[in-house]
Amino acid sequence: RTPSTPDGNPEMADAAPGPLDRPSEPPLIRREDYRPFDWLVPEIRLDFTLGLERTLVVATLKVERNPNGEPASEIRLNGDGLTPLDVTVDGHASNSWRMEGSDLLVDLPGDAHEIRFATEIAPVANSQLMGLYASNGMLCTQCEAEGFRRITFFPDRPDVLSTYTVRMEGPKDAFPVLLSNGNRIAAGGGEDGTHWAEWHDPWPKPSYLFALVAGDLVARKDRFTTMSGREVDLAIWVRAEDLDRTGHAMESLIKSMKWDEQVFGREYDLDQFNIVAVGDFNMGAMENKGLNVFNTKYVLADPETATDGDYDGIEGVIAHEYFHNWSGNRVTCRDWFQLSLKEGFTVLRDQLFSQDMQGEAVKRIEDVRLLRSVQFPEDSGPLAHPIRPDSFREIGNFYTSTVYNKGAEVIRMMRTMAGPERFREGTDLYFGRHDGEAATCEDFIRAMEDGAGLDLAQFRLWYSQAGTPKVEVSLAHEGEAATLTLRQTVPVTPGQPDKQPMPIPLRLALLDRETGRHNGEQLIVLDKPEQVHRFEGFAAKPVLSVNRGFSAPVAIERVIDSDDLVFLAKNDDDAFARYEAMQELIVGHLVAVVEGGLDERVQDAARSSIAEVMRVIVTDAALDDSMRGELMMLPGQTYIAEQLTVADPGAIHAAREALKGWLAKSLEMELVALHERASGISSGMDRAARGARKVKTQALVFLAAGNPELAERMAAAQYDAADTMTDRQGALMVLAGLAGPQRTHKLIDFYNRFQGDALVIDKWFSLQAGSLHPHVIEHVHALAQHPDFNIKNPNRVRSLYMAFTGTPLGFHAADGEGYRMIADLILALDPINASTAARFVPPLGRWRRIEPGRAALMRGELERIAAHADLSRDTFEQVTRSLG
Ligand code: 0A1
Ligand code: ZN
Repeated sequence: RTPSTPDGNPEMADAAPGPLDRPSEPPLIRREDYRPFDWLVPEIRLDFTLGLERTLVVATLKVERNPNGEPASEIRLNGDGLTPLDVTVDGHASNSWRMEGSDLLVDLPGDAHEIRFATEIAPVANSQLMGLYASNGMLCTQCEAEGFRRITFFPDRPDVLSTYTVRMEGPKDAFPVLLSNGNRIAAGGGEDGTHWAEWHDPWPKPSYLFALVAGDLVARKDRFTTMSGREVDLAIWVRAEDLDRTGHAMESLIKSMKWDEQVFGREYDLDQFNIVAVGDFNMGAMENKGLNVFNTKYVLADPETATDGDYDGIEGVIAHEYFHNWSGNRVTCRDWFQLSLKEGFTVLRDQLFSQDMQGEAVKRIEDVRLLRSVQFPEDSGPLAHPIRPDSFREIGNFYTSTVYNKGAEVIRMMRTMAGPERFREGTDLYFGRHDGEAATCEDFIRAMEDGAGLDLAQFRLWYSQAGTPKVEVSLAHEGEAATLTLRQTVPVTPGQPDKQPMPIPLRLALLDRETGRHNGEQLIVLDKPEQVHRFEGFAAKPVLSVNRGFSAPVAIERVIDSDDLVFLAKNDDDAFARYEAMQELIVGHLVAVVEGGLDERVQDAARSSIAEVMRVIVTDAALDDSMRGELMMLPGQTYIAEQLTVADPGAIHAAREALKGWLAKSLEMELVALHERASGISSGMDRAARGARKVKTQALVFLAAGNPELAERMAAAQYDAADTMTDRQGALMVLAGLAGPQRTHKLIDFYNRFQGDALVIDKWFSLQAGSLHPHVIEHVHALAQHPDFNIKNPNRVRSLYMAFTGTPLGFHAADGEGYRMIADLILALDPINASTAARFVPPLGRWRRIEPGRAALMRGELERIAAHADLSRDTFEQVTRSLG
């Protein structure tokens, strides 16, 4: 091996290539190259001397040779921007170490050693928010996926599991609360106003689950008794002024703990469970063992400042992170290619939980809407990847809707095929077999085969093939028989030119045209390119209801009369299928309008049938408002664009607005009556009140397109009368897209009312930046100069610019101004917070599916970004893949 020169010289670290002088493109890491690590690290001790400007970390690692690894004479410890200080091996100062890039390599002659070294970090200077950083005067960590290496040197990979003991010491006034994973085992006061605490986590874990928090925080506390009688102390830590907004989060946590016991048989395994809310966070939340760290957005709520949607988001994310304690922590991932093993499964678990809390049908519709508006475009674009990717340059780029949401759909299909009871046998077997291990997707599949009794040989293709399968469906009728023909194709995606047919479980029913009834639902698994099924005993042609409950994440293309869609939209007993028929009816019309060449009479006929169904939906007394609100929602801009090979965002927007206006004019009386009735329902958090709030704003959304003056008056009145953020935000959202004077009045009022409340001011930014107002670009330019805009805070950046990427008139302005603005943002943000910057690349990457004029402008912006030599790994990878 290369001699370790210059021996033990800390100067070496400075010579390592930094992000600014990257010698070549970042390496491609391949799933097939996985090898176990040569060493085990059964124990680690971390001693922190805390300070915002400077924190000293002393790490002590017990290491042993891994019997499953290669015999190695050195150990590679990953680091990122660190310099090792005072390296000792077995208690003696060591010269036998060297730096290779940013990694520390230490010579180890024997089979077991103790390595110790120190590192020094500067939390206030950490704008990436990965590793140990400062937020609002407190210290906190984010280690997934590769943040631990920014704190200390370590084999920073999920298959190296260690038992952690952590001691923190720091000034008591700045950091009165000191938290880490596991249980607090000792604490005390030092001299000169310092104090310390020691925590021990008995459960071996990978480094990405390590966490530390130090700050001036207060807690809402509660207790939970587990099914075997263990008492758990629960605490949600926030700044003192936020304490009275933590009730909903605590309720959600307790419900999650109970539900996971009842539905999955999973019990909590420590004496303490802590949640901390931070205002600067790259993602939603993080499942660190026993110490979940949350974006404040997913903790804080009261009716005045949080919408019903925010309440649901909190319930879902609290559950998600809590459920990771088993699906992610007790059973973790062998390598990052297996990310969907924990994420897809945990998303399914949180979806099932929310279905149980809020009602199955509405939750399912919301989940499918998200999948189609985010994951489907990802799957049909340059960044398409299987739920278990084959390679990456930066793992941060693979925390995607594909890995999370399509991953959940894939496991949901297993559940659909097995049924809930056998599915539970599969998950029990999985948890039992792999508890304490770093597992793979293949391990999960095998447990499902053995425990749930499924044959998943062909089903494994869902893990390796990218792209949304297309299923063509047609139903013929002759004599007494109906014949169903199903045909599947899986589209070509980057790097995957040839695809195999996959097993696609389709729940379907044949409805009697007279009665609207059917004699039972069937599950058909389409696993060949083409299949024909005959159904006897139908004197008249039935109406087919297919992919009920969205049983498979596919795009259905069916030959069906609009009369049959109208029939299904009015009568289908599967709520999702009813929603689906309505969407299909509308998408069919909008696509036809955008493609042009329709004569007026045909267009009017289509609009009339849509209006006819919409009238039923708006007025049907048997429908609850929550579902009515879903059924009223028009398909979104991106989902419509998905149906076209090449889309013109301006034309889609115009067609969609025209339909909205037309519907509003035909149903004005009904919409006003709906708004009036719903306004009479008391505020409160029950289902009826929440449903009423949903339809109120829906009614305004339509009216704004048909009768803007009336909508302006009604929205202003709704705003003034609002006693919940749901009503207030809904009204302001509608006003933000209108031109009248109330827009400015209410925007000013809203700002003054909530100035200083970061989460609400985020809403103020995003309502304006995401609006349909024709001058949205100028508004966003002005907001970027507002004193409350702060490029270092990810919530604020997302609230301004992510909202903007969805605007047809702003982001997709025909002169390219919107694209330029996002490219400028990416370049400005990349050196500050690379993982957040890279998340703005996918909207520009859609260029191949956009009309040629805009496509050239989008591509031009991607090329301008790519020309910068000092891009982060994150942005470099996303931009080069997008240019393809
Ligand atoms: N595991 C978390 C997601 C997460 C990933 C990376 C983060 O750091 C940038 C933070 C959170 C989850 O699924 O909730
Ligand atoms: Zn997760």
